[in-house]
Amino acid sequence: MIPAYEMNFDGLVGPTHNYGGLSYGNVASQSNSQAASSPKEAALQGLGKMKALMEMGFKQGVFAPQERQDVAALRSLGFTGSDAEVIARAAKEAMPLLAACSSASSMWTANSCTVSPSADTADGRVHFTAANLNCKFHRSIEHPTTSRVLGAMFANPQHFAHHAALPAVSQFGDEGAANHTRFCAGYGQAGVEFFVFGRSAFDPRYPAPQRYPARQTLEACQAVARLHGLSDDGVVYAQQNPAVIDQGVFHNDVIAVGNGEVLFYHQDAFLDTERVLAELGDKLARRGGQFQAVCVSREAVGVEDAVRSYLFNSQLLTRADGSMLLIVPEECHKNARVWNYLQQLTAGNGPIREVKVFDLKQSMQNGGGPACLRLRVALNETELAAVNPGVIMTPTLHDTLVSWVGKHYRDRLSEADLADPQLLVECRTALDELTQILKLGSVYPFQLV
Ligand code: SUG
Repeated sequence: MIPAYEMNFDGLVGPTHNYGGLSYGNVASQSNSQAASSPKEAALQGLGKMKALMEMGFKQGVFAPQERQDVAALRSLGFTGSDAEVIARAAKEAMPLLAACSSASSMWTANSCTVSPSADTADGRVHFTAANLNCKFHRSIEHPTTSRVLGAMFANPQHFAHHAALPAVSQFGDEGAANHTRFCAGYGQAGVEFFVFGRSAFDPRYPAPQRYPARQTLEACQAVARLHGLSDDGVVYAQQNPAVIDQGVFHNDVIAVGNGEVLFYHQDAFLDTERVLAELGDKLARRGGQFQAVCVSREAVGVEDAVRSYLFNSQLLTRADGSMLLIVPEECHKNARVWNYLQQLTAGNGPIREVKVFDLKQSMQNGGGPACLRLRVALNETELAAVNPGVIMTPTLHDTLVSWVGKHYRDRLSEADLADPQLLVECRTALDELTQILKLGSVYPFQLV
């Protein structure tokens, strides 16, 4: 069998990273609304994680940020004039819209798309479906550029198949890989794809949350599975517990993470948990794997602590010796209950043997932890060779990107700065240079006119 790997493509934080308070239902985004951000620090924190994982021997890639402000989106909402005038008018008349069109939210590449590796798909290609992210305006404008960037990263049609985002209506609300996990005995072997939804558009048997929106629908999950050519015996659907969505669990990756044969999850993550675990176990067994569920009880860590610390928004990685490593944000270290739990977890004889802590505070303050910042793509050696080499992290690329950030990014950004017409010029200059560094060609609207 051809060797296969999991590769993480981390979102490079864009130069307009700010705290817009844009995501109702995401506790961190709401509570840091209007705080000043540091785009430079945010980008360097992200690059620090990419470098560390690369140095540990994991395959690491980088996913380019988007053009912001999105002047075209502002024009579609009726703001007219030159680009600078559009921004000035939006700042004067509708600051929340300018903030939305300035968000660097594409950094959370777990939401960029859903990926099915070639071992699972009917035509033996790696399939990508861009996520419509239509629950939040600021995120709903990401998918056209996401599709172009994905196309430039995974260009070879012999190995990679790309699907446009699902129709952008609430029935097909799709948040990409944040609600999708894949279990397998080996990355190159057929696996079981696990889709978690928050509500159904049509079926009243699935109770919706009362307070916060459920972003992902069952119907979106089913459409992605069809588009990717997955077979029924390789797919499991589960409903996220609506009660935890109402406590701030806006994506499944805030309450569960899986890798290989292991699911690390909170006791309250799902509805109908026993059925879900049994189905995962059966289907994985038929694909040669032995499913292992590591449950965190509510006595050990309550949902509130899980949301505050982002314990489950961690990266669960398989090391060369087969044991697993958990990459957690600094906030887990600061939370005594969570840290205590992690000490016990790694001292036991379960699959997770080590924890590594990263400072990702700039992203965390918008509700984006280690797992949000990365898109996982399982690739065999032939497919890996077909990936655009410009986006594969190397020590040289890391250093180049650190200098690029140093040259173009601001140290501090507050809401008032979004009205500065110079910001758009700075961003376009930076991104034009970035597409050359990453060898992406023309992917941004300002490059396509
Ligand atoms: O969609 N935050 C993002 C965080 C996404 C986290 N991703 C995963 N869980 N995979 C969101 O809510 C906040 C932007 C602001 O408020 O400025 C924001 O979009």
